[in-house]
Amino acid sequence: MPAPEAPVTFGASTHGLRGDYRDMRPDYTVTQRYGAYSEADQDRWRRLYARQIRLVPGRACPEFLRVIDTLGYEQGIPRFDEVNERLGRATGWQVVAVPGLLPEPVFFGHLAERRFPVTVWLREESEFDYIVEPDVFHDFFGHVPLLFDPVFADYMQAYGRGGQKADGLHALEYLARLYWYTVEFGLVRTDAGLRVYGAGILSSPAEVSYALASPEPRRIGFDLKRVMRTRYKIDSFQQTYFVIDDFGQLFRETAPDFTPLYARIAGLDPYPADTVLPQDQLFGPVED
Ligand code: HBI
Ligand code: FE
Repeated sequence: MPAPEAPVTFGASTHGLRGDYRDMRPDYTVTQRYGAYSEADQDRWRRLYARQIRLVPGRACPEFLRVIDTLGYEQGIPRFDEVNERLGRATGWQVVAVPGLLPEPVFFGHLAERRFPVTVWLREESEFDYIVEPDVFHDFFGHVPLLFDPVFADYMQAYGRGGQKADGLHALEYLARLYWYTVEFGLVRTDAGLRVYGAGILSSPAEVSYALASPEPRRIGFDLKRVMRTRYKIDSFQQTYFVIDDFGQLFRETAPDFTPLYARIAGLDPYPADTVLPQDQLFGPVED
């Protein structure tokens, strides 16, 4: 197969992508070759998991905590087949193995069909604390648990369908910001206080407490149009987090056709990532 075009992703870094895109199928999926993971990989996975699972109680949202320790992640890198058996029964979602970041239209196509693309490879030892691209740990630890929640699962599919549509409307940038500030870096209010549901935070050893407890970042009540206009940083902690009331709000607010919204935003300047507007609903840091 000829080398595919380099995936175009908004906000992605300029360094080359890590994955091996040679042996994939036309839909960018590959087969997980479980025997190809080394014992060092398995050991690194177990250490990543052990570190992160200690950090999430009292910080991750209940929907995440309900499933994270039922998935057998402590044993080693998960097998796609085994996760799929349980995930399929819960919400009809499946994970598919991919070489890494996908071009947006391909990524959206999978989500629209209730398939979540999970990167097959694991980060190197030198990236133990921080990695720019998604790897198998980020995807399985951060994203997969929430796909067990029926409301969040439906939001992800609706997002994929919206993405397919936005492509033709030149609005991918707006949808990328929505994804970033919800699926990757979202916070949610609960009766017990603010909690994390964004996968980028949940899989990060340092940001999981920073996002909730640091006095530095802004925490702003979710406002769809505001989110779509807000730039983001990909190589540092976030300067702003958006806070939803619950997953139902996410699904409801993103259910309507975005076409008129895109038209209204199109002429407007984006906000820098650290903007605070007079109408923003601000949340203070929580005690760590
Ligand atoms: N591909 N594998 C993978 N994982 C992602 O999270 C991902 C992607 N391609 C595009 C993308 N995310 C973002 O640009 C979002 O805007 C969807
Ligand atoms: Fe991610």
